[in-house]
Amino acid sequence: MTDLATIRTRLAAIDQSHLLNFYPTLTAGEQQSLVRQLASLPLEDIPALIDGYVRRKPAFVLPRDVAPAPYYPHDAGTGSKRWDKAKAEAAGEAIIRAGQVAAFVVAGGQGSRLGYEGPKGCYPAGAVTGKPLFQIFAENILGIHDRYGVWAPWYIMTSPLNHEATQSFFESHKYFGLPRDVVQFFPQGVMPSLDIGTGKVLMASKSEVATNPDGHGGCIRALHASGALAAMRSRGIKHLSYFQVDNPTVRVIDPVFIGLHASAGDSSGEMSSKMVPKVSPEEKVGVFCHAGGKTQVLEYSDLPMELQRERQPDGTIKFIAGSIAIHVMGVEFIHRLATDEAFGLPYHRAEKKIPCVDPSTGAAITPGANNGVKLEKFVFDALELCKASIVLETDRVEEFAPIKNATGADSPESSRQLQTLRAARWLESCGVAIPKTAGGEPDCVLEISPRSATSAGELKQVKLPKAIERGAKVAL
Ligand code: UD2
Repeated sequence: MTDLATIRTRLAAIDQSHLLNFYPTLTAGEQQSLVRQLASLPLEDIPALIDGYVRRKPAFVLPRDVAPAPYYPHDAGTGSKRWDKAKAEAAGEAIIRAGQVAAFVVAGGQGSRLGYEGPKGCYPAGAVTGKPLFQIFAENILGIHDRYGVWAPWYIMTSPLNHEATQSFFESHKYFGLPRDVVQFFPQGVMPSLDIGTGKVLMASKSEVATNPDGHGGCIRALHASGALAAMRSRGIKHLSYFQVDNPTVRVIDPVFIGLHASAGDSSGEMSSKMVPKVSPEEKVGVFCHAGGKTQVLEYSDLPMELQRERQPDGTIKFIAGSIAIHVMGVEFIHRLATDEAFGLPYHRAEKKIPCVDPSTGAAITPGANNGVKLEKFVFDALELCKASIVLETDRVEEFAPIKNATGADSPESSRQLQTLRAARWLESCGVAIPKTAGGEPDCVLEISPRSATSAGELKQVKLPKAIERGAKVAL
């Protein structure tokens, strides 16, 4: 029931009646939209969330048997988990050819750190061309079609805050050459943002509750609620290739990873992950650990620093496996979780500055310090729900050049350098001469479209120059 009287009663029961303070002063349209918004929120859950996440900060308990997660090494012939890369690749290619893989990008985040207005996927990321992130991913899918003769559907999770802007970006760019029905958008859910002191739900304006996307972990429910999961199951999609919107060098669909996920003896085929070795103990990424017989990601802020600084006898970091948020997820695994009444990933608390209005006067507040708590779910918490889950090491230069910050690490500049470094490596392996600085860095800017190649091996099929000129900007 979405009538005003019902909402009023429900709000009174959870001590959040202030959300209707301005109702009598609103236009009829605003009144309707406020009641509709309130009815769509999980109101009855709010008191327990305030108790668990605002009044108290949830305590992190380190599992007693925490150990580094085992992983398949990048160089398949080394380490304790040797594996056959060619076999995994062949298995993955067969799965792709059979039309059983869909690409899945989580693009519902707010991207506030980069300071970019608009959906992050629209950000110009190509080192030479300035192509938007979404176009780079689209070219991956076009490349898969060129190589395997199938259209892998591409699911894009937006949030209510950027859904329309994302769709119109694709419309205005003619879906970057993809058939329209290859691309499927669906919005994730939102959570009300809570006052850091009182737990009262914040108001974005007199007629709107302040909300935030419910985290990338919200994708499990959203895939189900939107009908995307049912559509995948009915068309025979078995594996979702999951990635984040901020990484232009991701292999959107990687046959080796998909093959290993689907065929390794110790994989349940439910959810697998890629990792890169951490560059330093202090690097701020989640870490793959093993505890209670399960693979899990522990946040860098939770894993005690003395453990993160521990070294192996050979000097390497013990808890080395940094998460780059690339996974393959089994469609049946997502279905099992999403249709289980008792299922719910845990929330994580983030303290933020949230612009809002004073609930008694309606005056706008632009906070100078954190005034709100956002509650988010993280997709990697689903790893613990797998019967077994594997981790594959990859090379940072090969597939991790994220754009998160305006400057410094993980910035547009560092991403351009990494894109160039990778392209230089691939070109050199094909015999192309690359100009170098005195420090040995490529003295040029390079970009290789994933439609041309997604690996050094694929680049061998492309017509290449003999050499790159010093200072040149070259896109292939
Ligand atoms: C994430 C991981 C970090 C590391 C890093 C690698 C978490 C908490 N941390 O850090 O351990 O793996 O990535 O790049 O995940 N998103 C949504 N909806 C939301 C929130 C986020 O779709 O409600 C998307 C967002 O659009 C982006 C991705 O999730 O594609 C990552 O979001 P983030 O920027 O919050 O995560 P980050 O970079 O802090």
